[in-house]
Amino acid sequence: MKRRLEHALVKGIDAHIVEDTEEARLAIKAAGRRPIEVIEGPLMDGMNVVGDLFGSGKMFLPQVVKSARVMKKAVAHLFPYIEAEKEKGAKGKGKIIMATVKGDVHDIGKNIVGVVLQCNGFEIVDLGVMVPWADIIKAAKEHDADMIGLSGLITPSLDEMVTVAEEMEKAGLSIPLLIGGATTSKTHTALRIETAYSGPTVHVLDASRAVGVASTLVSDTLKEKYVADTRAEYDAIRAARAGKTAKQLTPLSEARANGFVIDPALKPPAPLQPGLHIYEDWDLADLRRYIDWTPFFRAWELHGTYPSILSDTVVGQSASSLFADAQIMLDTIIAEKWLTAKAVAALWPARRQGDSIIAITGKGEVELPFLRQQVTKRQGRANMCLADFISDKDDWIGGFAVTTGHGIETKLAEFKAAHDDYNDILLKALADRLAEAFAERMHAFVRQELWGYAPNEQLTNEALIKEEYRGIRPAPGYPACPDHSLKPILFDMLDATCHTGIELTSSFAMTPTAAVSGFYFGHPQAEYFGVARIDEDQVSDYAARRGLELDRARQYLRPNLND
Ligand code: B12
Repeated sequence: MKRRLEHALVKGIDAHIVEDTEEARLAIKAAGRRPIEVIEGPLMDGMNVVGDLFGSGKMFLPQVVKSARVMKKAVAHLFPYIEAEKEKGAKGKGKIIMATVKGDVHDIGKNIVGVVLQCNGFEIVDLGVMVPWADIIKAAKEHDADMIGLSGLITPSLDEMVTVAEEMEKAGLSIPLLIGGATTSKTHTALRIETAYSGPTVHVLDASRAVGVASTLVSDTLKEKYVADTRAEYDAIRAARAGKTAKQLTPLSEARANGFVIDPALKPPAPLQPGLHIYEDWDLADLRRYIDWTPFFRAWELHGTYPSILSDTVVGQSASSLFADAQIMLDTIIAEKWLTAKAVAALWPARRQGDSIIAITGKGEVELPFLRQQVTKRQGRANMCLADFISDKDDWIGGFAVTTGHGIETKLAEFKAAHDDYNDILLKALADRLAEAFAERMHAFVRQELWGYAPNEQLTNEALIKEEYRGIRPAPGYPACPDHSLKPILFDMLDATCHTGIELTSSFAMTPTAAVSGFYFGHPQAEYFGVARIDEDQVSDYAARRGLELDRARQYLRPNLND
């Protein structure tokens, strides 16, 4: 029986897990022992094999998540028996409160980390997304947690994490705080989060490192040294930064004088179909062709480029099996209409006004303020600003918001009820891919039909992914326009919430999560760039253009401030 359970766990097969677990429970009961011992014995032994294979690079994340699904189903079956005997829960390695912070809705990374930690014997209390600090602290106290793990994917979450740390300090907590998610970094953790909290604070890069860090932090023998080493490392980061602080930047007036000059002769023509266009139910089968698969594999920690990743000597087998599962789920998503794709796109007359663009919408003139690079440039290189790509008069700009997330909650609830993290993460990852594909598809549709400046464009998906088309679609939060707080302005111009059902959170994240919004620039010389660091002169100029208090502008622009 032990072998069967281990086999099911290692291979991730859940078909007979309930029957096998029941058999193991009866055998243990017949021997006069307690049901919890099925978990502590054969199930944990099996998961340890999984953990060792993952740790040594012989097993990859998709399989681990499948193994966790088997484990969860087995534990769910045993739970009532354990409860009935009023025993204490399995003595896990430790209890971790996990949460995506207030204002942020991304949770694939958090869920993956949670699953991997569970596989390694940790008990996870997952508070979900958009969790206010008060709930996190309350849960930590109620559950007598051993640590708190915070996740965030957009820059406003960085500030929210500082708030959580400050509140943990005020609440007198001293348990370790783990920080993770795409926009977080060791530097930010050292500079701003660790300084707000006196308990151990550790930035964790990815799921595979999370187990090592968490295990060390609950170890009687290893914890002290690890915490001291991490503090020393973060002290060193702060010391190195303190020496450098602000970089020498180009004054805004000079940067403006060195702006990018477009060729007016190449200005795009007036759109064939200006104004607002609403799409309530775009064909999902059409979007499938536009999927960029490489980031899908990256979300599962399988590194490589699609399609060669499928035959990679190391991860090829795992990638192929995951890809096959994804195709089956995509077939079903399309056939059974699990998701609805909604979009709004618009093309407005526009003109440039300094570093802003004035768009003439149905609601009147709207100022879109953009930021200019102030890093010192080599001779012949411009200090770019998105406004540079629009002419002083008689030009056009576009805006869009797309989502493929409507309907997802119903299916996710089903997967959750079935303790099926694998399909939960798979569906979220596919919805995200479809959202990105929809942004790509809509942009092509705009170029070919709505704006119509590239009617004969014929590009393969590979060429689209390499952006071999004319025009760009920068999104608030991306490096060329890093301020997420432009989204409410864009949403108002598009009436996006009304037309697509996408809502904005307090940190300007979009719900449903599988959503993308941004601007269209049609000039052939328009290109992507990163604004990077900006100086106080630009912060006050931007605040004035936006009609914002200086402190509020600083908060929005924090990741780009030169300090
Ligand atoms: C895929 C993707 C999306 C998907 C959704 C992703 C998702 N559901 O998580 C879609 C297409 C929907 C999307 C949309 C947007 N995105 Co996006 N997106 C990405 C991308 C390319 C990959 C993110 C990802 O899925 N990674 C895989 C997962 C598994 O990794 P992860 O979340 O980081 O988690 C791992 C670790 O960080 C760690 N971890 C995570 N949490 C925790 C917690 C703890 C406690 C621990 C220990 C560890 C840990 O372990 C995890 C597993 O290894 C990143 C770029 C990048 N390089 O990361 C941009 C990125 C996150 N997106 C970005 C932006 C701006 C957006 C948009 C705002 C753009 C727009 N205006 O439309 C929207 C916002 C959507 C919304 N709903 O609000 C920016 C954010 C930067 C910023 N300045 O804020 C990024 C960084 C791109 C960039 N370089 O500019 N995006």
